[in-house]
Amino acid sequence: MKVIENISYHNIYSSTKNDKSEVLNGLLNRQQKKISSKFFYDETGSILFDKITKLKDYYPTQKEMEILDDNRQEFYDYLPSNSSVIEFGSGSNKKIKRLIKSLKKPFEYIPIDISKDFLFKNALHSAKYFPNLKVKAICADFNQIKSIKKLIDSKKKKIGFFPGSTIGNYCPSDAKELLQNFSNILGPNNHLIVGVDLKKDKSIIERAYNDSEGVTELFNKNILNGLNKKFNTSFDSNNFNHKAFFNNEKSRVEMHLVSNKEHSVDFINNPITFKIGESIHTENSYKYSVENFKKLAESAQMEIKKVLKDKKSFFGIFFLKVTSI
Ligand code: AVJ
Repeated sequence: MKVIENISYHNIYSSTKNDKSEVLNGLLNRQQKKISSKFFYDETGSILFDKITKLKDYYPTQKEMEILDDNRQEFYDYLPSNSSVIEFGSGSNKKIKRLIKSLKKPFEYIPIDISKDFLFKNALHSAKYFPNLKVKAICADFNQIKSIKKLIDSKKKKIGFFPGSTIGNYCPSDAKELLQNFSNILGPNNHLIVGVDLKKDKSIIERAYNDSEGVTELFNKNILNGLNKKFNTSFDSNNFNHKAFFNNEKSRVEMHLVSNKEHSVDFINNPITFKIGESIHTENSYKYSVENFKKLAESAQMEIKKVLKDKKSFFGIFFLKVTSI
C-alpha cells in the first residue's frame, strides 16, 4: 500500500453542548417548535443532501460551480500565491478542487470541520488528488480560535473558503459572529471567499426547496429518523408533511414539518404533543442582496473586494478581506 505523506490529522474538538437537552428545549413548551438544521446531516441526510445538489430545481450548487469554472483567471490574478487555504466546513471535494486548481502555488490546504470521519476521509482524498500539496485536517469547532491558530503557520498568507451558502443557515446576528470568528482565525489583510445565495424571484427559490422529485421532502422528514436513531425516540415521519416557503419579510426560506394529525411523541419521558397543522421549524436559508451581504460583512470588520456572479445573478461568490479585528 502506498503511504500518503502529505497529510496530517488533528483532533481538538470537544463537544460541550448537550444535543439531547438542545433538542428537548426546542420541542417542549414552545409556541413554535424547532429542531436545529445541524441534525439533518446524519449518514442518510448527507446522502440526501448530495442528491439535492444534483437536482435540476436546486440551482445553488450548479450556479456556484459555474462561477468557479468561469472565473479561474480572476481567482488566479487576485488571490496571493504561496497561501494557506483554509476551508471552513468540509463539503464534497468538488468546490475546493476547483479553487485550488485556480490558485498560484498554494502552500497548504487546511479543512476544518466538526464531523471527524467525514473530514478525515475527504482530506485524505484531497491529499491523494494533490500529491504536492500539504493537507492539514483539523477537527474543531470554528469558535476554538486559539487552538486552531496554534496549528496554523502565522507567517503565511491565508485564504479562507466558505462555499455553499452555508452562511444562509445562520440568522444575521449569528452570521456576524461567525464571520468575526473567521476574521480572528485568518488575521488582518487575509482573504475570505464566501458563497452566498442571492435574493431573486420567489418562485425560483421556492421551487428549489419543493423539488419535483420530492428529494427535499425526504431530506426534511429524515431529520426525524435521525433523532429516532440518536435519541431512541419514535417520531413517525408519516405524521408530518413537508412545507417550504419564502418568508419575504425576513428574506429567508423556512422549512417546516407540519403535523397532519393530533398526536404525541415521547422524548425521554417528556410527551411532545402536536395539534393538526402545528409545525416544527427545521431550517432557515437566508437569501441576501449584494448590498445586504456587504452590510453584514462590514459589521464583522470585513471589506468586500469583489463579487462574482453567475449569468443569471442567482448566486454570488464574495471576496472579502479582513480589515481590523
Ligand atoms: C446546505 C444549508 C446551503 O440552505 O440551501 C437544501 C441546505 N436545505 N435544501 C440550503 C438545504 C434544503 C442548504 N445549505
